[in-house]
Amino acid sequence: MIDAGLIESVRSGDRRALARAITMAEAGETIDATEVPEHRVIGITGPPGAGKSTLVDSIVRVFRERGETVGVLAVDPSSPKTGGAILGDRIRMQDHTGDPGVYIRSMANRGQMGGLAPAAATALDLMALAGLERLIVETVGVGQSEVDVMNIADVVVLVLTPAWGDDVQADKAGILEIVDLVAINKADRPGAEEVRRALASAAEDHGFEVVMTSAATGEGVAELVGRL
Ligand SMILES: Nc1nc2c(ncn2[C@@H]2O[C@H](COP(=O)(O)OP(=O)(O)O)[C@@H](O)[C@H]2O)c(=O)[nH]1
Ligand SMILES: [Mg+2]
Repeated sequence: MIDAGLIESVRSGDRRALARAITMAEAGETIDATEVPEHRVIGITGPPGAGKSTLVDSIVRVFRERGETVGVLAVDPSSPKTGGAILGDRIRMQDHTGDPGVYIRSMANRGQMGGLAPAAATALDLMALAGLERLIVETVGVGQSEVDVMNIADVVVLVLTPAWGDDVQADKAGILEIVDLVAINKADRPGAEEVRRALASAAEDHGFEVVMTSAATGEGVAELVGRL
């Protein structure tokens, strides 16, 4: 259990205390759930390279324009801590460094004590305790551990691209069953309409909506945020 003194510092807005508490969560420490204010978590998942981080960056910008603070947790179950994907995310997210209204943290340890999903859930609880208003969790890939992490999100967005084939890799892991929204990103490229058609029956079966986005041009991002 993370001690009350550190929790108090997190609550007071001390970002270093928040970082320390999240590291303890990674090591399997928990917090008293009754202390955590009510919050919603937006989950963003999908295959590597689909544009998740670029999309998260655009979503963060929309929230910041409204004056809302944002916490982002980037979870990469497949890479060591120095993994390329997370490193790329850091670079992309640099736009927001120095903005005290944005807190970004990555988590990449395989074989987490007590599991990656519980550690991620505690990290997000801690961000809520720290007063961050909008919470986003991004995972890389489409495997079972991504589904586990996405189960802690209140709204799940699967990011696909026109390059995505119709061998429903995502479906095998069961992600389509928990998804609320599919963003066909890179819609500035050819083939987005084909992906929408390929998803039509799954969308009906599982009850998710499909939106077209281009994180590169910003097209469709406002609509996506509106549906969140
Ligand atoms: N053309 C185009 N490229 C994009 C778009 N969104 C992201 N990208 C590019 O796709 C690559 C992978 O993006 P990234 O956000 O790192 O993907 P992630 O692995 O899913 O987080 C980067 O080079 C982005 O600049 C988009 O809407 N259109
Ligand atoms: Mg990424």
